[in-house]
Amino acid sequence: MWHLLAPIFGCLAQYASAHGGAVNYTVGDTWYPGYDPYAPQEAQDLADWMPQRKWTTNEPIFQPSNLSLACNFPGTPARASIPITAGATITAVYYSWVHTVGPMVAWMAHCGADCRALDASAAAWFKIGEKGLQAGDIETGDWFQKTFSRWDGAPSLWSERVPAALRPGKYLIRHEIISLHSANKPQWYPECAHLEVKGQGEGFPGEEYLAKIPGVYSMDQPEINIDIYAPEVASRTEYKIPGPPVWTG
Ligand SMILES: *[C@@H]1O[C@H](CO)[C@@H](O)[C@H](O)[C@H]1NC(C)=O
Ligand SMILES: *[C@@H]1O[C@H](CO)[C@@H](O)[C@H](O)[C@H]1NC(C)=O
Ligand SMILES: [Cu+2]
Repeated sequence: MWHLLAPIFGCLAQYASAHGGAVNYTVGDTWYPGYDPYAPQEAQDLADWMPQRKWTTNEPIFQPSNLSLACNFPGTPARASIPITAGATITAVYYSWVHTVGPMVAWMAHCGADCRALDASAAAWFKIGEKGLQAGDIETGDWFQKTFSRWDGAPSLWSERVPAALRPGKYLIRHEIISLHSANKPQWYPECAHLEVKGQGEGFPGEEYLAKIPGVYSMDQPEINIDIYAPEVASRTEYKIPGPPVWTG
């Protein structure tokens, strides 16, 4: 409901804290800080250690066709990559996550020689994991997004595995939360980081697993253009996450 009230109150600091995003990553015991949209930009833009693409607000994106859906706005490439072995788990660390309804999808895209040259909105994305409605009904049930939300200021953690069979190379990873608490006004919260995948894998997902972002979502999809409070929707106990199947390798 925050989003409906916000225009009345204007741009309050508390309003900014009603959203969030992936601000850090961990792989094993190693911690990789990402971009802080509310810290001074210049030092972060020049930081050789920065693995996350630039984002400058934690406001959602509302249009499924928005080019910034790929890697947020402005989505400027990062200078560093997070090293990870195929089969290992990467955890995205969020702050101030308070929304409770809607799916969360982790995607990857192969960069070619250098992720700094990849236009994320033209990339071939594949899902490596997704988390949706785990029990109960659409309006009040246990979405992963709900269990993940923390109201006490502690960080929220979302872990997914890089498929063990994935061939080594440079990749983007994209963590996406879709929040559906405003009727027929879906909100997207995407953040991207650069990965350097190592290992012995030789696999790569086939065409049926690939999608463009933007492109994969539209307001013609009932799972996206949804009123979770409409009685015939609210009580449903299944929600099919749109897009291709997850590639587990
Ligand atoms: C796309 O999203 C960005 C970030 O939210 C926003 O600033 C921009 O106005 C949007 N573009 C369009 C065409 O709606
Ligand atoms: C993210 O990392 C920064 C820098 O290490 C740290 O200050 C911040 O508390 C971390 N945020 C979360 C939510 O863990
Ligand atoms: Cu929000």
